[in-house]
Amino acid sequence: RKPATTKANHASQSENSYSTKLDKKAFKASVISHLHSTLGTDENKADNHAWFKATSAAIQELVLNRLRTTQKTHYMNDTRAVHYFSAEFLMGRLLSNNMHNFGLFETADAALKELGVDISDVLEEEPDMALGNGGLGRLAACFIDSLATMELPAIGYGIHYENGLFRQEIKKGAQIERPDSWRDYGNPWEICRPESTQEVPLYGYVETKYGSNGNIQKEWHPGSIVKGVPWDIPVVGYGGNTVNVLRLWQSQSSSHFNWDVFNAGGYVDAQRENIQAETISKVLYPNDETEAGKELRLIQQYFFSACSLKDIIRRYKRAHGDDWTRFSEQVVIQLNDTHPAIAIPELMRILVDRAELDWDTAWAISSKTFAYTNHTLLPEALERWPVRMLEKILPRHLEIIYEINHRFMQELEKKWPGDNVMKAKLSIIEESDEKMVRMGNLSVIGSFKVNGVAQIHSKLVKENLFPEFDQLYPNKLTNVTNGVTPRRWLKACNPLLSALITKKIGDQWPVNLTQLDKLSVFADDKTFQNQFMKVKQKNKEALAKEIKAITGIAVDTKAIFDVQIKRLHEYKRQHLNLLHIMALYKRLLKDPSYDMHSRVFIFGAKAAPGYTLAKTIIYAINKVADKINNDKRINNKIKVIFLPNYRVSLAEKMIPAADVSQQISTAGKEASGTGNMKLALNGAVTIGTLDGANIEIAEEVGAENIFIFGKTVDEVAAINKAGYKPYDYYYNNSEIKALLDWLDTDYFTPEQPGALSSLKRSMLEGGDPYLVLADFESYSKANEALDKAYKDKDRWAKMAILNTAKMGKFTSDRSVQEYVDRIWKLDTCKV
Ligand code: GLG
Repeated sequence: RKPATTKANHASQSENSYSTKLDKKAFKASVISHLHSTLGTDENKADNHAWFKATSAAIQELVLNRLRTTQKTHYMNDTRAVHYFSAEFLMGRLLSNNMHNFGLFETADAALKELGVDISDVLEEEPDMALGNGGLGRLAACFIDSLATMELPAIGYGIHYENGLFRQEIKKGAQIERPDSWRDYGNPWEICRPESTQEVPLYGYVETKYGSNGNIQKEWHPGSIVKGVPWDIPVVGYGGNTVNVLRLWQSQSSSHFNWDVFNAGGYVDAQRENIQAETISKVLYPNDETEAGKELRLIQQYFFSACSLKDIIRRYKRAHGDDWTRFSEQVVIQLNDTHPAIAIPELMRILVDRAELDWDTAWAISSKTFAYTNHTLLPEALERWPVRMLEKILPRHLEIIYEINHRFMQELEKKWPGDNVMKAKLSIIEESDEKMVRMGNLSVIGSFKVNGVAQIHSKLVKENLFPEFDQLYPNKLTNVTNGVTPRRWLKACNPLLSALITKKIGDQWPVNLTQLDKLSVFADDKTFQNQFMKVKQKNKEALAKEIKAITGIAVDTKAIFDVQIKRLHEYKRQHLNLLHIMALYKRLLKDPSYDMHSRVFIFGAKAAPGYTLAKTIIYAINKVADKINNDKRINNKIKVIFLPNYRVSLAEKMIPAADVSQQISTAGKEASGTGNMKLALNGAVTIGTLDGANIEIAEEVGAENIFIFGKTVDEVAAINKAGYKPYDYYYNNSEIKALLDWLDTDYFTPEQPGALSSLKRSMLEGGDPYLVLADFESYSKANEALDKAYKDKDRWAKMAILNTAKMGKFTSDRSVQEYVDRIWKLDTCKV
């Protein structure tokens, strides 16, 4: 096939390229007609939810039209396509985005206004599609947006969770988890496709027999079969030309049942093992790391991987019949983390057992089909499955994994004869007390490319995580730095700033983000500075209203809005932020004239329900907040706000209003981060460590426009090697000591003395694994520098403008283009 060198240029989509056909009048008519005949209500009775449904239906009509055209075009061209396998897609809301991408937002706004309806009330009715935990899931959502925008043939495959990530409530300062039921009142975007239902086998045993060619063949006799029913969510590209699909599988019990597993009176036992089919897609695991040893989790992974592969093969066979030789030319599968790695042995099973290809032929196809993205180095997050569990659930896959491993060991023997240490290290099977299957190793061995998600992360993947693999396969490991879609994360969420930018540099920046750099020349321009900061001020006022509505707390919009929004994890160090807030508070109590600009610290974070210390940190933030927010002595200099239920739609309100972006992970721990990009894009200035994509953000904006602090990756490694002693910091820094001891008193939790002691302990007896104490002083100094910079209005305005101007690199269009050029080798397909 010809190499795909064509740049996936965007069609020159401006706001209006495709669908201005629908003017205000026509749009109004369409909404009303849907109100009548889709919703069965009318203008006088309709509430906001009905308006939301009717408006969505009006948009969906256009969406489905383009979807049909797109699918026809892709089919006719028989294009190579990328299949993005991800256990998570954190989509958020779709209505505003779809309207923006069709260039219809203003039209809809005006039409609804004439109907006496406020568009923002309508948008608020849409529940978030929270089918993901955090960065990994949101990245997948940004990528499918870019793929559609860039008119690339692509399909996202995932799980149609009945319950997405839990809804967080805060009761007396503590996190409570409530189920998220995003489909209670239906979802206007999804389309069920029962005609594409797939069956997925589970459990059972493997029979060895002779195949049609006289060779030994394996046949898996499953113990049960579940159905996978696909739901399609259309993904509208900017400009509305291409509409791709996100296909999510819902599990259902199957009427078929393989009864031969129930011989010898094992009915009851076998029944117990046969988990309820419906539970497979019931709920998203709420951990952003791995869920160790959870059988249902492995079944979820296999379920969606197997359904998706069957779907791909059905489509391939329609065009190519039984000729497998072109499979890897037509199909590339991107594994978003190791969650779908079981797809590798599944494809081998289909090729060897079902299609009866010989192993080498099958392996040549399979290993040219898969590519794998690694998102983390945290050892606890690298997936391993007990061999015994695989043997029970997927007996044939375990055999195939053994065979892959056996051949791989032979390859190693050739490269490093007699080196058994190496073999033990690289083996897919970990020979521990409980034998384990290492999904990371399987993914590297079974993929033609492996990428990390930011330069530093990919370097650490090569040097620390998989150094031997890098020696063995010199060109396999690579980097693709993450990105975010500027359509959602600037155009749609920050209309005021978007309008200002468009006025200044034209309307192509949403598809060509490096054009933002044209704003740089205005960084010193007083008029532009004023305009830019006025927008920021308006956004802060809007967020202040939201804060008041949610928490009842009034915040001063002239204060610095300082934002830390991300999952709660020790490595992200929300507790470092908290300790510093306590330090400021203490300084103010000691010296009321302590010179600091007033500051509102705003947090949003969910903790995994089983992560006790993370929940304690949330509790601590809320308890410290109670105290500080009500302490008249400090004159409102500090406010601490914890906004419950952080999610995509809340992020869209917080990010445009942020002055400061907290990106303070321990160096080497945050693979990339993507919130850092979104915040800087909206003119927030970062205070951060040299970790993940912060490093590349610093390169882009320049050292004067970011506050970098803390130990570097190398310094962290050196400290750990020498033996880190948090007590040294405790005894040598009186402020640190006072702060930690404060946690041990009942000052913040009078009704529950000792409730925060475990937080102190984690940083002393617990060894402070994320070096909070080691970085505290440097963090405190960086905060002082930041405070000083903010007081200089012109300087701050310039910094904020340059942060927006220099974010061009971090569009997900650039990330996707790199995947296309270096991994996927796709051609655009203009629809
Ligand atoms: C990971 C990492 C983040 C990264 C994201 C997307 O922790 O640093 O930005 O994936 O690659 N588990 C995650 O969310």
